[in-house]
Amino acid sequence: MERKSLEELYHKGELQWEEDEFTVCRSFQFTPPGCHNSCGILYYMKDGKLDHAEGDPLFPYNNGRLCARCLNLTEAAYGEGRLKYPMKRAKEDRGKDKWERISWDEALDLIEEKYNELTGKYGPETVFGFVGTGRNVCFHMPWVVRNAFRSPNVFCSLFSGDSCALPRSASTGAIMGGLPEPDMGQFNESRYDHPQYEFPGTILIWGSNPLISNADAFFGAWITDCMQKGGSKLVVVDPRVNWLASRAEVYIPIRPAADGAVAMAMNTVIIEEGLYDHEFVEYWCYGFEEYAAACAEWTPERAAEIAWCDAEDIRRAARLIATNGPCAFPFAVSNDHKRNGVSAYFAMFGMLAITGNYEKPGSNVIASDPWGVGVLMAYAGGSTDGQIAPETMEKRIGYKGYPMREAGMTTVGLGDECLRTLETGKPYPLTMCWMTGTNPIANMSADAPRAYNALKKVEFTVVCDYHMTPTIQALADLVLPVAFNWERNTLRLWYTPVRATRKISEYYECKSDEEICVLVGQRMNPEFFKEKNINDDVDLLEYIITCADHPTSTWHELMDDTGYLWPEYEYGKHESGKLRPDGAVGFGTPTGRIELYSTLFAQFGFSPVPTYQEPDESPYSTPELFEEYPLVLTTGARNWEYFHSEQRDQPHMRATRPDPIVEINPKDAAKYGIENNEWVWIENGIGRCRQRAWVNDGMLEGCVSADHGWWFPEQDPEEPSFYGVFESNINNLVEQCNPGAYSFGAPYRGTLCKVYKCTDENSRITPGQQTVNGGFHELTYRGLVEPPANA
Ligand SMILES: Nc1nc2c(c(=O)[nH]1)N[C@H]1C(S)=C(S)[C@@H](COP(=O)(O)OP(=O)(O)OC[C@H]3O[C@@H](n4cnc5c(=O)[nH]c(N)nc54)[C@H](O)[C@@H]3O)O[C@H]1N2
Ligand SMILES: Nc1nc2c(c(=O)[nH]1)N[C@H]1C(S)=C(S)[C@@H](COP(=O)(O)OP(=O)(O)OC[C@H]3O[C@@H](n4cnc5c(=O)[nH]c(N)nc54)[C@H](O)[C@@H]3O)O[C@H]1N2
Ligand SMILES: [Mo]
Repeated sequence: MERKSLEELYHKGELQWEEDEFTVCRSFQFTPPGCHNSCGILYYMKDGKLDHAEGDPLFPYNNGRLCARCLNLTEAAYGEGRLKYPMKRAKEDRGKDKWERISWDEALDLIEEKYNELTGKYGPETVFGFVGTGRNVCFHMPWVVRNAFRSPNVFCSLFSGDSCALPRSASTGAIMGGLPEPDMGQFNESRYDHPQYEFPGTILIWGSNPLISNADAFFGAWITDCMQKGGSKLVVVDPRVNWLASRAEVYIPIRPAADGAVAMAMNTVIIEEGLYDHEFVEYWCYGFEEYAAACAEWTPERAAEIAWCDAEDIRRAARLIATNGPCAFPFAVSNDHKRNGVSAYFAMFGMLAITGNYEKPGSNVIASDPWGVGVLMAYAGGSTDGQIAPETMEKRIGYKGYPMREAGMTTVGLGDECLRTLETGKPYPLTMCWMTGTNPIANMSADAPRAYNALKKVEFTVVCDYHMTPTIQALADLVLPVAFNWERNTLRLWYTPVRATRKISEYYECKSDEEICVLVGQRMNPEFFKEKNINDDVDLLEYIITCADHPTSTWHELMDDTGYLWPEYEYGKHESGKLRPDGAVGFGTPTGRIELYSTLFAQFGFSPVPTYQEPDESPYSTPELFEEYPLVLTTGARNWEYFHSEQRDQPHMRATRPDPIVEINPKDAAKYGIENNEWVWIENGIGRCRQRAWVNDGMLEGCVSADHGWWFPEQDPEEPSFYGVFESNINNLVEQCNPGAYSFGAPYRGTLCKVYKCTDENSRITPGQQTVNGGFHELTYRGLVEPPANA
């Protein structure tokens, strides 16, 4: 029998075909559900609904591979929790599961009425917006808030220290004027076969787990591709043994948050042993001497002592990175999730610089999207388009007085400042909240009880989501149901290739985030939308493309073709003058070189070279506290089943990970009398929550790693439970309003805690009861307050 080629079997070049009882639609999965990637996907549609999905074997990004969450898309889209209609709730019913279905027109009327009432009293700046992590929904909220509501107040939820991506981009922005991404061949369509491509000799995996997380437009299995096809070796630095650590050439178990010291010690080894790239340093780096002197304070022995690792491993890792190039370094959030993260990144990216690992195949390269539209549409982007009055702009919260922000490192204000403003009403009340793609009390906010109590004060809250959440039940007055990826027209511009998707199905009255932008915009600022000729979702996309630096096609043109655009990538842009606005050779910094001594940091009064600072609470900075809370806590290691707080209502996901898990070493478990699989309280001076202990040798002794994002859709939706959102919420233990220097980074990883068995006696008051009674700070568990009568 003649065998068909893969191209024939999978209809190369076609966006849609019939197969058996299905219509197969070729597309790219962005969102929902949440994810940082956009894999090639085939939707098998039947009777207008998704029957199942498969990875597209012909798309060279993921080559047919998909993760569990995509394979389970039907449960995500058609499960019980999916929202179908706009719904409102009377303010006095907040906390109760009492929702009234309304039409889109009624929803818009309500928005307009509340907007007029509240801005009439307080001005447009009283409106503020929240967005979550980069799905593809980052530009919508800022667009609505700025261009429809004409307020400058946009935030990444109540995320303390904007602890995702911003610490690392602040660091790399200052030292090299861009964000360098690891090159796994993804920048060219021919991938590993591209004639210029070279596999990394070494891949540095420092506090990330890309096989699971696929973070930041990086497909984790590219690492195993490089290991299999190119023999790449791994250096892994992580307090937990994960799959990659178990295959590493050098594995360094590390005390959470001691990363900066170890990174500086690796630099010391490379410099002292003369292993650095002398030519690259001479031509392309600035301030090597000062940098080397700063790092020299950290010898491998000194770093190993406080990081609870082995000095010889630090040396072995440093030598491998320096001599077995090119070295690629996929990003990680672990180093963003701490107050000293910017500086730790400085030493890590500085190490890549002194070993010459930039802008060449298989190293890290400065990535941008092919049209240069990223600033407008990527992480919390969105332009202002001149719609905000200058005097309103002046009143922006969490921006002024933060030099890195004022210098344009981010378009969002500091979430901690937003929290303080909510709590005090100063400098003015924030009364109308617009949330898109975030579930703050379940996940993004540090100190979840404090966040809940502050957000409760808001007069009118609108949430756009695809399913019911604890945040909606606790705080929303109006809910707008959003469309799934295959129910919307959209564009993906988070690095290359540009990808466009089209609407192929509908679900009840759900609308895409783009459609919502346009509806609200036309209602609230009709002149602007008329002037720009934005009448629907696709007009909005086309308009945004025209704002790009070098747009080459339209959404319609992409849709008429393959749906994607993958131009040839150019390496060595520092040598061809493509990294600087003035077209000169070099990097986008004041000196044109990679600034190992950062003139920008110096100008802002920050340390111009890396420094290591102990976390505020640690075995070394607060030894007395460490006696009471003798374990180092890290949180939020990603798992296969869940993207943050999503998927908890999907039976297939709950079957493999039914409960929140805290990992603990057997020696610690024995010391604190904890058995495997037992429910335990995790507690510190800020709050407590309960999870199930997983006792395992892979967890570094003295440290525990707890799940994030947990709530229980099967539990009571009403106050004080809100689906049990506070019971296992690890952010009960994470401090707010104390971000790191630079205003970036907060202790989501690397603080202190204790762990003890749950008993009936110590479980009488639930964290939910405490939260709705004012939070952990007013009522403590330590015997001061009797349980309320209904406990
Ligand atoms: N499935 C899934 N994928 C996701 C997400 C999700 O929720 N679920 N979230 C997305 C988001 S927003 C992000 S930011 C990325 C994050 O993506 P990653 O950074 O890759 O992922 P994490 O699993 O958070 O952290 C990786 C590793 O860091 C280790 N670690 C913890 N604390 C420390 C520390 O202090 N130092 C060091 N060296 N290691 C430490 C953990 O043990 C874990 O193995 O993932 C994205 N992808
Ligand atoms: N303790 C601890 N806390 C953490 C972390 C940690 O590691 N430890 N990680 C932090 C990090 S790095 C990040 S980035 C944040 C992420 O925090 P968030 O991005 O706020 O993540 P979620 O809590 O899952 O909330 C996202 C909501 O958006 C909805 N949604 C999904 N897709 C769409 C869409 O296309 N449109 C709309 N309108 N809604 C959509 C989902 O249903 C969900 O309710 O969490 C942070 N919180
Ligand atoms: Mo993140």
